[in-house]
Amino acid sequence: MSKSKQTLGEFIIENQASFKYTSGELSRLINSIRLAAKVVNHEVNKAGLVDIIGAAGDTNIQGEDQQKLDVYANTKFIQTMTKRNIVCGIASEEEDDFISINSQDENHQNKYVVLIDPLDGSSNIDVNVSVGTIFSIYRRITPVGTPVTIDDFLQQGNRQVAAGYIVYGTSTMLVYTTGHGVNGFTLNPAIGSFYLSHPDMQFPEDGTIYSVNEGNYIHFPKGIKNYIKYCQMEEGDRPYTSRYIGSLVSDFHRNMIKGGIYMYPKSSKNEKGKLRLLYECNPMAFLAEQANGKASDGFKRIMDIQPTELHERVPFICGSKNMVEKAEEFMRAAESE
Ligand code: P6P
Repeated sequence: MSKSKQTLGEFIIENQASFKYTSGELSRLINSIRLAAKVVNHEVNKAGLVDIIGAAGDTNIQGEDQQKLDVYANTKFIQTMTKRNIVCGIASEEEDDFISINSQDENHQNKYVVLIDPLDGSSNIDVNVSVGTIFSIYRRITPVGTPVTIDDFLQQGNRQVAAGYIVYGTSTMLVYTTGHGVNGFTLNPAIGSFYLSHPDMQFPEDGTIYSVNEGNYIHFPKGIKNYIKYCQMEEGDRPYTSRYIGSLVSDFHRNMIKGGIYMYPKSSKNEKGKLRLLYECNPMAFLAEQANGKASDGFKRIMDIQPTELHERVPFICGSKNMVEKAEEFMRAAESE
């Protein structure tokens, strides 16, 4: 009889000792994310049946129409993490400024800050395409016992202590890292437990899938245009297959399993690109590097970029190491022309 799969709770306990801050706080924080994921998953899965789809009638700081599920997911993750009395601050795509959590922590003793994109790809909600939640966790850098400041959030991605995503797809998965590899857990909705289904996830060094919105082709930098043409040429294992879901978490997840590259470059329409450094690119970059992949802005390692503001955007190229390096080669060649 096959060995029963480990639950996420068992995995967290078993691996707690491997985490240098073994006070158990990070484990409790991951557990709070697990709970919020189950609650949001329940709503996402029945979105077509109740009046929770559609714009919430408001727009977020990005100027994007807030979908009701965006607002719901944002509220649930913030509530759940606040209740666990572990987090001293939260930043969210859906919140203009960071939130100082001192409801039960009047002495500001909590040590972690969390940055989240509560429902990435939300424009896909109404058409029943996968969406995801992305989270990034740091230890605060300002003195414990004082209210958090923006400096606690504007940390380079190489200082993350944990990062992950939940993908609400044909099955719901929680995939995360604490700096010791990447592990994927699949939710069994019948009993509400996540089970270790994808241990030690690794990007294949090479792949044959490229993910980019080719509708923006004419606005791309020359290096990206040249790389896309390279992907489409008849040579060796090319032409590659183009797959673009319009949901970063889904495109990333598929590429990590099958091998591939995801690109959201800057363009004449988006001078800095579209994706946000702090709660999209940095967590996905941490996961990519922990899974033997790579993530850059076309020239520089994403996790070495020094953030200057909460919602800043960067160009993002991420996936199988050899594919990202080939794209960077085209970017450098175009720059030197
Ligand atoms: P476009 C969703 O809004 C998102 O942030 C990513 O999940 C996705 O990959 C990208 O934007 C899609 O953007 O401009 O191609 O529709």
